[in-house]
Amino acid sequence: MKRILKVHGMKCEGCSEAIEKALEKFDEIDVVTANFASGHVDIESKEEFDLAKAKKAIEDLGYEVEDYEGVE
Ligand SMILES: [Cu+2]
Repeated sequence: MKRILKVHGMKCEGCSEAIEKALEKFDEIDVVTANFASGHVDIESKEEFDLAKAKKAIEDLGYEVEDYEGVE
């Protein structure tokens, strides 16, 4: 499954890397690509993952998840 989250508050490469690292800690999540310029965080995984848990991990870092887009 692939989900694209729209995230507010990323300002630099360090922010996007922090989000990538936090989400890739979850076993069920395979690849995370965060783009601070667009505010998009792409999450890819073979298994279903708990979107609420991913959202909370991002919020715990101090960013705001505005929306979910693009479900595949
Ligand atoms: Cu930053």
